[in-house]
Amino acid sequence: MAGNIATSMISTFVRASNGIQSTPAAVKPEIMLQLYDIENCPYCRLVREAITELDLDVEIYPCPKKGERFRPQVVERGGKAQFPYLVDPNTGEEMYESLDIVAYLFETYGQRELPLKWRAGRLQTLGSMLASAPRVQNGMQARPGAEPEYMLELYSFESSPYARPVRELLCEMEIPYILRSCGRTQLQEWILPPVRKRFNIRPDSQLENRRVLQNTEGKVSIPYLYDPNTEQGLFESGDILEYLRDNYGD
Ligand SMILES: N[C@@H](CCC(=O)N[C@@H](CS)C(=O)NCC(=O)O)C(=O)O
Repeated sequence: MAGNIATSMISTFVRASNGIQSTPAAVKPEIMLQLYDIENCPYCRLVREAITELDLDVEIYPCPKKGERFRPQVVERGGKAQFPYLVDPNTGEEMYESLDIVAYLFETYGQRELPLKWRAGRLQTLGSMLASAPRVQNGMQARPGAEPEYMLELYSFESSPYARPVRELLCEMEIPYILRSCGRTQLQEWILPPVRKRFNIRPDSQLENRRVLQNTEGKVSIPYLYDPNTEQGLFESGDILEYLRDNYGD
Protein backbone atom coordinates (compact mmCIF):
# COMPACT_ATOMS: atom_id res chain seq x y z
CA MET A 1 0.00 0.00 0.00
CA ALA A 2 2.83 2.44 0.87
CA GLY A 3 4.42 1.95 -2.58
CA ASN A 4 1.01 2.38 -4.13
CA ILE A 5 0.53 5.77 -2.49
CA ALA A 6 4.13 6.83 -3.20
CA THR A 7 3.79 6.45 -6.99
CA SER A 8 0.35 8.02 -6.79
CA MET A 9 1.99 11.03 -5.09
CA ILE A 10 4.49 11.29 -7.93
CA SER A 11 1.58 11.57 -10.38
CA THR A 12 0.07 14.25 -8.16
CA PHE A 13 3.33 16.24 -8.04
CA VAL A 14 3.78 15.97 -11.80
CA ARG A 15 0.37 17.64 -12.28
CA ALA A 16 1.35 20.37 -9.78
CA SER A 17 -1.66 22.56 -9.10
CA ASN A 18 -4.02 20.87 -11.56
CA GLY A 19 -7.21 19.15 -10.43
CA ILE A 20 -7.12 20.42 -6.84
CA GLN A 21 -8.67 23.88 -6.51
CA SER A 22 -12.32 24.46 -7.35
CA THR A 23 -14.21 27.52 -8.46
CA PRO A 24 -17.73 26.16 -8.85
CA ALA A 25 -19.44 26.35 -12.22
CA ALA A 26 -21.94 29.18 -12.64
CA VAL A 27 -24.60 26.67 -13.64
CA LYS A 28 -24.82 23.07 -12.51
CA PRO A 29 -26.18 20.47 -14.97
CA GLU A 30 -29.73 19.49 -14.10
CA ILE A 31 -29.16 15.90 -15.20
CA MET A 32 -25.80 14.44 -14.35
CA LEU A 33 -23.18 14.36 -17.10
CA GLN A 34 -21.82 10.97 -18.15
CA LEU A 35 -18.14 10.38 -18.77
CA TYR A 36 -16.80 7.22 -20.38
CA ASP A 37 -13.35 7.11 -18.91
CA ILE A 38 -10.11 5.20 -18.39
CA GLU A 39 -8.52 6.21 -15.10
CA ASN A 40 -4.87 6.25 -16.16
CA CYS A 41 -5.52 7.63 -19.63
CA PRO A 42 -3.74 11.01 -19.83
CA TYR A 43 -6.57 12.49 -21.92
CA CYS A 44 -9.29 11.36 -19.53
CA ARG A 45 -7.30 12.85 -16.63
CA LEU A 46 -7.51 16.31 -18.22
CA VAL A 47 -11.29 16.07 -18.33
CA ARG A 48 -11.47 14.92 -14.71
CA GLU A 49 -9.20 17.80 -13.68
CA ALA A 50 -11.62 20.25 -15.30
CA ILE A 51 -14.48 18.47 -13.51
CA THR A 52 -12.77 19.11 -10.15
CA GLU A 53 -11.95 22.69 -11.10
CA LEU A 54 -15.61 23.38 -11.99
CA ASP A 55 -16.93 21.36 -9.04
CA LEU A 56 -19.20 19.19 -11.17
CA ASP A 57 -20.68 15.81 -10.23
CA VAL A 58 -20.47 13.27 -13.03
CA GLU A 59 -21.40 9.66 -13.65
CA ILE A 60 -18.26 7.72 -14.53
CA TYR A 61 -18.53 4.69 -16.79
CA PRO A 62 -15.16 2.91 -16.67
CA CYS A 63 -13.84 1.63 -19.99
CA PRO A 64 -10.50 -0.12 -19.26
CA LYS A 65 -8.70 -2.00 -22.00
CA LYS A 66 -10.42 -5.32 -22.71
CA GLY A 67 -13.45 -4.08 -20.79
CA GLU A 68 -16.76 -5.33 -22.10
CA ARG A 69 -19.27 -3.54 -19.90
CA PHE A 70 -19.34 0.04 -21.18
CA ARG A 71 -16.91 0.19 -24.12
CA PRO A 72 -19.47 -1.12 -26.61
CA GLN A 73 -21.83 1.73 -25.66
CA VAL A 74 -19.26 4.27 -26.83
CA VAL A 75 -18.72 2.49 -30.14
CA GLU A 76 -22.48 2.36 -30.61
CA ARG A 77 -22.99 6.04 -29.78
CA GLY A 78 -19.95 7.67 -31.35
CA GLY A 79 -18.66 5.13 -33.83
CA LYS A 80 -15.26 4.29 -32.30
CA ALA A 81 -13.59 3.08 -29.10
CA GLN A 82 -11.84 6.27 -28.04
CA PHE A 83 -11.81 7.77 -24.57
CA PRO A 84 -12.75 10.12 -22.98
CA TYR A 85 -16.30 10.34 -24.35
CA LEU A 86 -18.75 12.79 -22.78
CA VAL A 87 -22.52 12.54 -22.90
CA ASP A 88 -24.52 15.55 -21.80
CA PRO A 89 -28.19 14.58 -21.52
CA ASN A 90 -29.07 18.24 -20.81
CA THR A 91 -28.04 19.53 -24.22
CA GLY A 92 -27.92 16.32 -26.25
CA GLU A 93 -24.20 16.95 -26.94
CA GLU A 94 -21.89 13.94 -27.13
CA MET A 95 -18.20 14.25 -27.88
CA TYR A 96 -14.73 12.77 -28.08
CA GLU A 97 -11.50 14.79 -27.67
CA SER A 98 -10.39 15.78 -24.20
CA LEU A 99 -9.61 19.42 -24.95
CA ASP A 100 -12.94 19.91 -26.74
CA ILE A 101 -14.70 18.45 -23.71
CA VAL A 102 -12.80 20.76 -21.31
CA ALA A 103 -13.67 23.80 -23.44
CA TYR A 104 -17.32 22.66 -23.61
CA LEU A 105 -17.55 22.29 -19.82
CA PHE A 106 -16.05 25.74 -19.17
CA GLU A 107 -18.30 27.37 -21.73
CA THR A 108 -21.56 25.58 -20.94
CA TYR A 109 -21.35 25.28 -17.15
CA GLY A 110 -18.43 27.46 -16.02
CA GLN A 111 -19.75 30.28 -18.17
CA ARG A 112 -16.34 31.87 -17.87
CA GLU A 113 -13.37 32.26 -20.10
CA LEU A 114 -11.25 29.19 -20.57
CA PRO A 115 -8.37 29.60 -18.08
CA LEU A 116 -5.03 30.38 -19.69
CA LYS A 117 -3.48 27.02 -18.79
CA TRP A 118 -6.21 25.20 -20.74
CA ARG A 119 -5.50 27.29 -23.79
CA ALA A 120 -2.05 25.69 -23.81
CA GLY A 121 -3.86 22.41 -24.27
CA ARG A 122 -1.03 20.40 -25.81
CA LEU A 123 1.26 21.24 -22.88
CA GLN A 124 -1.42 19.93 -20.52
CA THR A 125 -1.60 16.72 -22.53
CA LEU A 126 2.16 16.27 -22.28
CA GLY A 127 2.13 16.87 -18.52
CA SER A 128 -0.71 14.41 -18.11
CA MET A 129 1.23 11.78 -20.05
CA LEU A 130 4.14 12.18 -17.63
CA ALA A 131 1.72 11.79 -14.71
CA SER A 132 0.41 8.52 -16.16
CA ALA A 133 3.90 6.98 -16.29
CA PRO A 134 4.33 6.12 -12.58
CA ARG A 135 0.92 4.42 -12.52
CA VAL A 136 1.39 2.51 -15.73
CA GLN A 137 0.14 -0.80 -14.33
CA ASN A 138 -2.92 0.70 -12.70
CA GLY A 139 -6.39 1.63 -13.84
CA MET A 140 -5.92 0.46 -17.43
CA GLN A 141 -6.77 -3.24 -17.84
CA ALA A 142 -10.13 -4.78 -17.03
CA ARG A 143 -10.57 -7.32 -14.26
CA PRO A 144 -14.32 -7.06 -14.00
CA GLY A 145 -16.19 -7.21 -10.75
CA ALA A 146 -19.88 -7.65 -10.10
CA GLU A 147 -21.97 -4.64 -11.14
CA PRO A 148 -23.74 -3.07 -8.15
CA GLU A 149 -27.48 -2.48 -8.48
CA TYR A 150 -27.21 1.19 -7.48
CA MET A 151 -24.27 3.35 -8.43
CA LEU A 152 -21.57 3.82 -5.80
CA GLU A 153 -20.65 7.40 -4.88
CA LEU A 154 -17.04 8.49 -4.58
CA TYR A 155 -16.10 11.79 -2.93
CA SER A 156 -12.84 12.67 -4.60
CA PHE A 157 -10.76 15.37 -6.20
CA GLU A 158 -8.66 14.54 -9.22
CA SER A 159 -5.20 15.08 -7.79
CA SER A 160 -5.72 13.30 -4.46
CA PRO A 161 -3.01 10.60 -4.21
CA TYR A 162 -5.32 8.59 -1.94
CA ALA A 163 -8.43 8.81 -4.12
CA ARG A 164 -6.49 7.74 -7.25
CA PRO A 165 -5.99 4.05 -6.25
CA VAL A 166 -9.71 3.82 -5.48
CA ARG A 167 -10.66 5.25 -8.87
CA GLU A 168 -8.16 2.87 -10.50
CA LEU A 169 -9.73 -0.18 -8.91
CA LEU A 170 -13.25 0.99 -9.77
CA CYS A 171 -12.06 1.39 -13.34
CA GLU A 172 -10.39 -2.02 -13.54
CA MET A 173 -13.50 -3.65 -12.06
CA GLU A 174 -15.74 -1.70 -14.48
CA ILE A 175 -17.86 -0.46 -11.60
CA PRO A 176 -19.76 2.69 -12.58
CA TYR A 177 -19.90 5.42 -9.96
CA ILE A 178 -20.99 8.94 -9.25
CA LEU A 179 -17.93 11.13 -8.90
CA ARG A 180 -18.72 13.72 -6.24
CA SER A 181 -16.24 16.54 -6.65
CA CYS A 182 -14.54 17.75 -3.50
CA GLY A 183 -11.87 20.20 -4.61
CA ARG A 184 -10.31 22.73 -2.27
CA THR A 185 -11.37 26.31 -1.79
CA GLN A 186 -9.72 27.09 1.58
CA LEU A 187 -6.09 27.21 2.68
CA GLN A 188 -6.95 25.15 5.78
CA GLU A 189 -8.03 22.25 3.58
CA TRP A 190 -4.36 21.56 2.82
CA ILE A 191 -3.89 20.49 6.45
CA LEU A 192 -4.20 16.69 6.76
CA PRO A 193 -7.43 15.47 8.41
CA PRO A 194 -5.75 13.97 11.56
CA VAL A 195 -3.94 17.28 12.23
CA ARG A 196 -7.17 19.19 11.68
CA LYS A 197 -8.85 16.95 14.19
CA ARG A 198 -6.04 17.35 16.75
CA PHE A 199 -6.25 21.15 16.63
CA ASN A 200 -10.00 21.29 16.04
CA ILE A 201 -9.65 23.05 12.70
CA ARG A 202 -12.83 22.96 10.62
CA PRO A 203 -12.44 24.58 7.22
CA ASP A 204 -15.65 26.20 6.08
CA SER A 205 -15.84 24.95 2.49
CA GLN A 206 -17.99 26.62 -0.13
CA LEU A 207 -18.49 23.27 -1.82
CA GLU A 208 -21.71 21.37 -1.34
CA ASN A 209 -20.15 17.90 -1.26
CA ARG A 210 -17.63 18.88 1.40
CA ARG A 211 -20.44 20.40 3.46
CA VAL A 212 -22.49 17.20 3.10
CA LEU A 213 -19.56 15.12 4.35
CA GLN A 214 -18.92 17.44 7.29
CA ASN A 215 -22.59 17.43 8.27
CA THR A 216 -23.31 13.73 7.82
CA GLU A 217 -19.97 12.15 8.79
CA GLY A 218 -18.56 14.83 11.08
CA LYS A 219 -15.37 15.24 9.04
CA VAL A 220 -14.02 15.77 5.56
CA SER A 221 -11.40 13.30 4.42
CA ILE A 222 -10.89 12.29 0.79
CA PRO A 223 -11.61 9.70 -0.51
CA TYR A 224 -14.96 8.76 0.94
CA LEU A 225 -17.03 5.99 -0.63
CA TYR A 226 -20.77 5.62 -0.08
CA ASP A 227 -22.41 2.40 -1.19
CA PRO A 228 -26.21 2.74 -1.34
CA ASN A 229 -26.50 -1.02 -1.86
CA THR A 230 -25.21 -1.78 1.63
CA GLU A 231 -25.76 1.72 3.07
CA GLN A 232 -22.11 1.72 4.14
CA GLY A 233 -19.84 4.75 4.05
CA LEU A 234 -16.07 4.41 4.27
CA PHE A 235 -13.10 6.72 4.66
CA GLU A 236 -9.49 5.49 4.19
CA SER A 237 -8.33 4.37 0.75
CA GLY A 238 -6.96 1.04 2.05
CA ASP A 239 -10.30 0.15 3.65
CA ILE A 240 -12.20 1.17 0.53
CA LEU A 241 -10.00 -1.01 -1.72
CA GLU A 242 -10.56 -3.97 0.59
CA TYR A 243 -14.30 -3.30 0.68
CA LEU A 244 -14.53 -3.22 -3.11
CA ARG A 245 -12.59 -6.46 -3.52
CA ASP A 246 -14.62 -8.20 -0.80
CA ASN A 247 -18.01 -7.03 -2.04
CA TYR A 248 -17.63 -6.86 -5.80
CA GLY A 249 -14.52 -8.90 -6.64
CA ASP A 250 -14.61 -12.37 -8.12
N1 LIG B 1 -7.09 13.18 -28.90
C1 LIG B 1 -7.87 12.33 -28.04
C2 LIG B 1 -7.02 11.12 -27.69
C3 LIG B 1 -7.78 10.09 -26.88
C4 LIG B 1 -7.07 8.76 -26.81
O1 LIG B 1 -6.16 8.46 -27.60
N2 LIG B 1 -7.46 7.93 -25.83
C5 LIG B 1 -6.96 6.57 -25.74
C6 LIG B 1 -6.84 6.16 -24.28
S1 LIG B 1 -5.54 7.00 -23.42
C7 LIG B 1 -7.94 5.62 -26.33
O2 LIG B 1 -9.13 5.91 -26.42
N3 LIG B 1 -7.47 4.46 -26.76
C8 LIG B 1 -8.30 3.44 -27.33
C9 LIG B 1 -8.65 2.40 -26.35
O3 LIG B 1 -8.41 2.55 -25.15
O4 LIG B 1 -9.23 1.42 -26.79
C10 LIG B 1 -8.27 13.12 -26.80
O5 LIG B 1 -7.60 14.10 -26.44
O6 LIG B 1 -9.32 12.81 -26.20
